Amino acid sequence: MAPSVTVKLGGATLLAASAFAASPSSYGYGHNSTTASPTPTITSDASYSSTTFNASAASTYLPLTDFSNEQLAFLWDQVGSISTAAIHTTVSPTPEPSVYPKPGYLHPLVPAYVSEVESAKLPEDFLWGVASAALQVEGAVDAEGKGPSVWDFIPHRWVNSIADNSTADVAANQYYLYKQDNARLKALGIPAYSFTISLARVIPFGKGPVNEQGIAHYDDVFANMEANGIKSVVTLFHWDTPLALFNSYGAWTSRDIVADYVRYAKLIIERYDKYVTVWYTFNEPQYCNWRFSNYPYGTLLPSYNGIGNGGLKAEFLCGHYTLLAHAEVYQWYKNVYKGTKPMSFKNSANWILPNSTSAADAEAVTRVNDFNMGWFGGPWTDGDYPASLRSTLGDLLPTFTQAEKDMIKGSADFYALDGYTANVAAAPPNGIAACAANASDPNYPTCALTATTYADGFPIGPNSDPGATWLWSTPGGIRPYLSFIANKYFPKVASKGIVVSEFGFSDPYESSFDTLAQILWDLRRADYMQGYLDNILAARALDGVNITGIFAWAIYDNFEWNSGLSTKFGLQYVNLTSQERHPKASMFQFLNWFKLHGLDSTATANITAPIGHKRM
Ligand code: PNW
Repeated sequence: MAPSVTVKLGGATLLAASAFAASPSSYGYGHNSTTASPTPTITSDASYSSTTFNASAASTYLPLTDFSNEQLAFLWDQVGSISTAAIHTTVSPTPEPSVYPKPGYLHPLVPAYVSEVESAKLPEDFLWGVASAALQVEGAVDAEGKGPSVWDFIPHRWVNSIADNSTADVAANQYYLYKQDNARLKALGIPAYSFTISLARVIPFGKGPVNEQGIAHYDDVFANMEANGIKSVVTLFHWDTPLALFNSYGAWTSRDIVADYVRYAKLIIERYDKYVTVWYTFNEPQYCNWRFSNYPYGTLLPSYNGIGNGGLKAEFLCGHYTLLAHAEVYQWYKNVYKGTKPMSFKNSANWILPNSTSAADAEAVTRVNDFNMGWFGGPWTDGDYPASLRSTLGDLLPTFTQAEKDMIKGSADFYALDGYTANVAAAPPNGIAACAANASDPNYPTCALTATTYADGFPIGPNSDPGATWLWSTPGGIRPYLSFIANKYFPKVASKGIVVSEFGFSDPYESSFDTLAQILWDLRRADYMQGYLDNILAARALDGVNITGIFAWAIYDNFEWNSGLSTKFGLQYVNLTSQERHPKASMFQFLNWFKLHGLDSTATANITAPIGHKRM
């Protein structure tokens, strides 16, 4: 990152230490001093230049203009040696079995949770399916011209950042196995797949040329989805920021990201809109964009934009540019491109209960909601941040111009909730006001304590894997939460619709099981599925919330970010050696539920019950 400053005077190149020391702020890129003193002379040979180097005076902007093969190879060297899967060409699908091994009557599927909705039906156009994200399932991370993302870099170069020291190099190898995966979705009768496009596969440096092989790959993915009759629900960005954009300007902490993201989004939308049922611009900007406290700023990557090692300034700048990037794409899509598909972004947020009946705990609940949902609530409100964020964060929270607010306001067609779990919130012991007024308070800026136990110490539900300590099975929370979003928090969204765009569970210690037999009857995940689905349906059928879609996380086991490959979220098990996929009991729980409640005939395929099975 050190800039080299060359001082030339009358054709001779001279050292000018005293002039440099006098104006260190002028050492960034594009700044050459012209007032240097001509002494002392190091050499009379004009082929030499000399300078005073000072890495700490570098600006954090490295121009990104070299899009050569050499530069791409250099980026991959920055990541390190990549593992290649045994299967590394696109595989033609073999016929799916006519029926899959499934739970029998000796342990039936989990019974209904909400008896009032046992006969409730979903409309024919109800959108449902399973979900994934490119980085977590594709593998083939350096294949066919793809550039590295920061999530290729982190597992390789940040020691112990991934719980099991795994990488996403191979993961479930979807890059080569998508035809079989799509055949599986079709055979199971799953009508839609929510997946994401890898920006660095399409534009390896994040800016500059488009990668022909990356485009050819996604061309084929979309064509194959269509050939199988599976609807494509597409997220444009799920945290896999091109590493080159970090190297250049720090990615999401620089306004430059907006133009680069918008350029990418337009490319993908123009090419694939005809295939797509729903567009999401961003996955869960709440972890903006995974995640400033975890980025290797200032340790493995330069400390960009004066921000240091992540922290609040980075987080809220990232949120700001994310909202601008989202809104610009939305307005272009609707008003210029004249797109007709629904577009939104996916929110990570959970039902928050107060720890007590006190006013302070009620305020703690409101603050947790404001700092999660409200932070990205501009599209549902007046285009701006909640007042509680503004008054607490002050200058840490960037401001929108009126034109930007107008652009953001209304820039989403429905609310998408990734709602996995619940939390109990309490005011901190020193009080919310004192905390909110003190930026060095340990609970600043939310100034609310959250827990996964009730006030009496009992857990809010069954725990999940130690790799997902945030996740507890709390099906009773999703129903009131959906009503709360629709009726209280974002009432304008209610008429447009709410999609539960992700929910899912990680059974404890699943990765420690040695046999397929132990893995396949995933009771907690099956129970979670039934409980959540029933409660989501109750919100729709009994409480009148306009739920228009449901997607389960995940299509199969995958790379769970900092928790690596050993925290499992799949409705299908993936044998990481053979890459075979096996539906778990939870998959049949999920399919059976849609068989009972859906009108879509495709949902009935392949789930005929063994004799005596009550719920199939
Ligand atoms: C989602 N929480 O992240 C992501 O979209 C997926 O990529 C991820 O694999 C999946 O959930 C499971 O973790 C979340 O703290 C991360 O409530 C954290 C939370 C929720 C969702």
